[in-house]
Amino acid sequence: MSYTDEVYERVVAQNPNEPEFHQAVKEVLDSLKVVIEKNEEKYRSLSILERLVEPERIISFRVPWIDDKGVVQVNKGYRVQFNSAIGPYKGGLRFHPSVNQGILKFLGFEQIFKNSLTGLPIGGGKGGSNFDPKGKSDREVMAFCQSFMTELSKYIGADMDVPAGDIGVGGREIGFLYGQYKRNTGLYEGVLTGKGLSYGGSLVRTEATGYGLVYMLNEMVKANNDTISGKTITVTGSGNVAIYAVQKATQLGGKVVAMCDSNGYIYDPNGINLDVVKDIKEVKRGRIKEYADRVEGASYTEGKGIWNIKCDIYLPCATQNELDVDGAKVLAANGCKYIAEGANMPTTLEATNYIMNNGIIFMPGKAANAGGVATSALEMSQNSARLSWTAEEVDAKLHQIMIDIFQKVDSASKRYDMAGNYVVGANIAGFEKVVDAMIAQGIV
Ligand code: NDP
Ligand code: 2IT
Repeated sequence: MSYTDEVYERVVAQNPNEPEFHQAVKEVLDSLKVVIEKNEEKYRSLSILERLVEPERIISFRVPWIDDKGVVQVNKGYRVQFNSAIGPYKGGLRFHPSVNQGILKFLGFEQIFKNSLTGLPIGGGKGGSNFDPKGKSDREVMAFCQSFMTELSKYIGADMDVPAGDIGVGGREIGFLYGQYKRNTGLYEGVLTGKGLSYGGSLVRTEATGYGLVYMLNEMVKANNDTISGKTITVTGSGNVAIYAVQKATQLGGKVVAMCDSNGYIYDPNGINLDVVKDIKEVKRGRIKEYADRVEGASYTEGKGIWNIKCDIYLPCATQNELDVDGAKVLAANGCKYIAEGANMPTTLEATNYIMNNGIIFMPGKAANAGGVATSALEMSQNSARLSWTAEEVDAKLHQIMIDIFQKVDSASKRYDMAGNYVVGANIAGFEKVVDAMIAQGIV
């Protein structure tokens, strides 16, 4: 059996009930086969893959807080400190009822390669809680965040581990978390990114993941002598990543006709009016259904199935495994040409294979959504230097980082005679820097 298959089987055996983690590991190890085979003896002797798939540390803790009725609630809290070979652990915090250790391990594992691709000195980590911010008052969210950070603050620091936002964690939550970190430790330091502009945040961090995704898409279409302009686009989700992907895609002349949330999807043949979406989602914290009540000509469909809307470009920006092979078949049959993942692992393995075997150009999340964490690293740089760059400076750096990632991914795919296979390209290019640093640092 090949070394990569052996390690995959070991991961499945030793990490039961963590299917998303198995899925993320399988995709990476399958891509790495060609690299490992060239140097198998050396990698085996150093147990490189066994070390790569084992988190350096997982912190798991109790988060008690009091709700508005005076009832004591208890949630689970975690931080997965996966790999610090190339820099301090870096990655978001997710607050969603579906969060468990396996989900955070898959996200932390992906983050290692994504962060490496940015070219910036950040290791891989992820954390979060099964807390559901939906329907909670601001006071309840603050009480939860303060309790969560009281425990987490023992394990993080500006040069140790720097969390940020993810699903369910945006500006409001980062503010409450930062306040509590400062109160517990007495340190005013860049320990979180995605901070507000008045207390050390970076311009363009809010927009960065969505903008970066569309900068990447732009490189993909250019490489095919094509443009975003004039294309019909579907963006799934309606959160932070989705909203700013829609904004940039529209600026570049694309027409976004569909978005969704976990209840259902909207279709607007005239092109999404983003001001209405922002008001519903960013101001009122409402449901996407309200869009159809407010915008003439738009319709709402309850449930899944956004992939049934015909599009040239599909940008999944909601959550893991949101697109399965049946959805992928519909997209291909309707002539979809490009898919770039704004979310982390939104496409099942079977769907990814179908897409790539049926002529759709596909960019995996660890390359396509890296603009968010890259801009987080730019926020860390600004915090260390105690200065702030202009929006134009940050946006220009973000744009260049996405161009560089495309080139790294493209050239790695060509080096291994798999031109256009950006899954293999991203995994190999991300792995090379991390493995080099791991070998240099000895058995740790
Ligand atoms: P948000 O919480 O802002 O938005 C999440 C969106 O996805 C919401 O519209 C939510 O709908 C929807 N969603 C969640 N679960 C489901 C589901 N099961 N089915 C359909 N829709 C669902 O999170 P972000 O925009 O920050 O994150 C979106 C994705 O992007 C995640 O995969 C995240 O890991 C990834 N990502 C985020 C980055 C960032 O900087 N924020 C960076 C890189 C990747 P609802 O409100 O109904 O739950
Ligand atoms: O998945 C991701 O890359 C993020 N949620 C952003 C992480 C970060 O540290 O900015």
